[in-house]
Amino acid sequence: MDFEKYKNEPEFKVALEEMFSSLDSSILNKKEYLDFDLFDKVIVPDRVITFDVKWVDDKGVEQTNKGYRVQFNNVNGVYKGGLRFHPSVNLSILKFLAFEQIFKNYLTTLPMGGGKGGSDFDPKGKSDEEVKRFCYAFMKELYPYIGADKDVPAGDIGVGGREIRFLYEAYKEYSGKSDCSLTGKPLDLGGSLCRTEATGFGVTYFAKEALKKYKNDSLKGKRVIVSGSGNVALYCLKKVTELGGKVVAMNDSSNAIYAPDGIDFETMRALKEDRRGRIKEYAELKDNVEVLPSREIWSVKCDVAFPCATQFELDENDAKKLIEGGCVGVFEGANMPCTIEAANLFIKNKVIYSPGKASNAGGVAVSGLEIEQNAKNEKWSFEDVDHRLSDIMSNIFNNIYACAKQLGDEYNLVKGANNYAFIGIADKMLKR
Ligand code: NDP
Ligand code: 2IT
Repeated sequence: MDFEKYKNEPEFKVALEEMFSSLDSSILNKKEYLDFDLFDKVIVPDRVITFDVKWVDDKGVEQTNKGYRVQFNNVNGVYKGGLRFHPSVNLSILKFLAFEQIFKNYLTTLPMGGGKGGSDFDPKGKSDEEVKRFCYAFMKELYPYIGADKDVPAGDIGVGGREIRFLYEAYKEYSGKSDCSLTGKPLDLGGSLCRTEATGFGVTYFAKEALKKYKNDSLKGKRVIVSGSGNVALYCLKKVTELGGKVVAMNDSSNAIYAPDGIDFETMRALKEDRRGRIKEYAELKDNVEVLPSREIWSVKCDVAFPCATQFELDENDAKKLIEGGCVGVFEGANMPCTIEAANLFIKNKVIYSPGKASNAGGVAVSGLEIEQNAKNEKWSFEDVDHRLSDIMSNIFNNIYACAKQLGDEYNLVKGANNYAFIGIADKMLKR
């Protein structure tokens, strides 16, 4: 298929190419899909909501940001996907993320459709009061379009517990409702235990399954790189360490750190979550830590890598370095952190490579479990949610591995995930 008309939406165009270049000819030539114009329909969002967000900064000056919500496809359930607050946010990025989310959410087996939203607002360097005023102004525009039976946003880059608290309080104030219109809520507002940990734990559970199946191996004793140092990266660090791996490098958009003795979770968590510090400050807290330029992270030798920062952070050159250094597995915690060229190189070299839509589905899966707990007015224990998360991740691995194998390409989990999820969504669209 030719996606030239999307050349002004480069991230979305890449997401379409990634999906359609991996689909089997039996899908692309299926008469029922062609008769229904399914391929044209599945790439157009149901609805895109855009709005201005006007808020007042601490100096009393009015600021304006762009706000968006892309409601892409609800054939599998309510629109579901995070909100991203980052200066780079635009419609192309949100359409790419919402498109990915349709298939990711299907893989969890929970009843959730695909959506994504956010703003070009940058929470970095803003006071809590400024973030609060922004969140209230954002929700004042968004609340008519969301709700437990319609569209349920959550967090993503720049949107964590603090922002979800403000957004949910604002939703309640403006709508007069307190339904499960957001997930990732703080516990006192009805959130689920283990949601904070879910994406990072989930990608690690996925890696554990994959290493066992392909190599009869585990994370124990492995040298590991985890890029990023936000929500996903932190809890990946925690679980990898618990499973006996040693995380030797992490980064943020300014710097990377190399810590041959291993990075200490609690020190890093306190630096990042409590103090909102920069990663280079870790070197002041621990001995034997080297500070590098951010992109140098992929030059560190490792056995396993978890890219957990942002899209296209790992390109073909980085992939070459990882392969030459002996890396055997790359598991995406972020959404599309590897370029298509990098991913293809991993697959060609039989490095186990998992696309984010499969291996980072743990976050949205536990969001689905939060919806279920709220609906039933129940609170499940941490162990219970963690156990369900682990089962969901191994189920995702087994389904997409079986699909890849059936297509005769055992090492191609991109084919496995895309073909498996595409058929699921396409058949539901046909039935509808
Ligand atoms: P956070 O905002 O908590 O953290 C983002 C991290 O990535 C920060 O350390 C940030 O550094 C770093 N980062 C951002 N841009 C760059 C860059 N260009 N180069 C290097 N580092 C960068 O976000 P999350 O951890 O929640 O999200 C990370 C990724 O995981 C995203 O792709 C997101 O879509 C995906 N994801 C998140 C889920 C969730 O539940 N939160 C679920 C599934 C996927 P800095 O502070 O310098 O900006
Ligand atoms: O990319 C993602 O899957 C998320 N940011 C989590 C979405 C959610 O609704 O929990």
